[in-house]
Amino acid sequence: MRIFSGMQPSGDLHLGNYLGALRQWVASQNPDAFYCVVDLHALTLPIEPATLARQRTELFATFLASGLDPEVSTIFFQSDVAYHAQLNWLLECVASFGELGRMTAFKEKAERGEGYRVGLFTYPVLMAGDILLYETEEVPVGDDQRQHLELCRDLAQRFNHRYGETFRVPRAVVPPVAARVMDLQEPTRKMSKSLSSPLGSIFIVDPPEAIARKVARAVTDTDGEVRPDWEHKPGLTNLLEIFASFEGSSVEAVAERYTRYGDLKRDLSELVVSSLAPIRERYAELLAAPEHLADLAARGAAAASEVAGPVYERAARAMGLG
Ligand code: AQP
Repeated sequence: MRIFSGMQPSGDLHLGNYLGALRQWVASQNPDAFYCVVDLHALTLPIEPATLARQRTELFATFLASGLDPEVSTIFFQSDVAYHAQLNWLLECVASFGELGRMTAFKEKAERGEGYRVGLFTYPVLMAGDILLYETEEVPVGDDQRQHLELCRDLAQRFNHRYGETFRVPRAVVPPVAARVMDLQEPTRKMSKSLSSPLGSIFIVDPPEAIARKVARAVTDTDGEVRPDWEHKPGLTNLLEIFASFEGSSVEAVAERYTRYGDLKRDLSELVVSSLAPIRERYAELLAAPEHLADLAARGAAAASEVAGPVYERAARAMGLG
């Protein structure tokens, strides 16, 4: 099964990234799967060059520490494969201004300040190209990416209609539980690398004390009843989803076992700490060997280019270039 997915190195990965996407990637990895540190995307918001340089390596290490295996799948940096930037331009000349203006991720991020970058507006097109370059069938992502995936499908279909059959039209695959992990302090908005409050996100590499503190202080409600209810009890329901996802069960099955919020939080904290501990250890080992990481990334980029090159050439020729 041809799979592609990516994450941007815009900060440490949080539980949403892990449960919504990365864990699915690990489960579905195969010789036909491509997983990418989409570092060009991280330039859409202000970021210091030294921070980006550090975070892209850390994200690559997090992929491996979480269980992605470069001997099985192709793991690489987007900016190492120039076809991504090249196809982006072709697709920008297929996308319309109006459809990009409807992207909710753009609206949310643009709201945060004046003078946002043009790239923040156009990056869903770059993302569409990332996916289409690999003739992708499935894109494992969290729920927040559904709209961008729809745009990708629209662009592929429009391109094929206008210039002849060129791209395979991909589909999103969203996990049944924890597809949208919410901020622990503001449970009506999603947990985010760049937007969350300090106690709102649990990061994969958080030390156990930090995880325990964040779970203990997670916002719930005052009615005291343990049951899932997104409308009236979003904080508690979010905790139940995280629990069920780590445990591989359902929110109902978790809720049945508890009558007190305190007990639920204590056990959840232990479950998250024990599940993430091996990843955190492996992550530290990997970062201690940067040359090994660079070597793996170079091999990944070479393998990715072999697949992306012919697809880019086909698209360019279909438009009358080359
Ligand atoms: N809260 C979430 N719950 C479930 N899945 C989530 N994802 C992101 N947030 C949640 C999924 O993780 C992958 C990361 O994609 P990205 O790096 O492009 O980041 P993003 O979707 O824009 O959101 P982030 O991670 O919070 O980063 P910022 O704050 O920089 O935008 C995707 O598969 C996404 O669905």
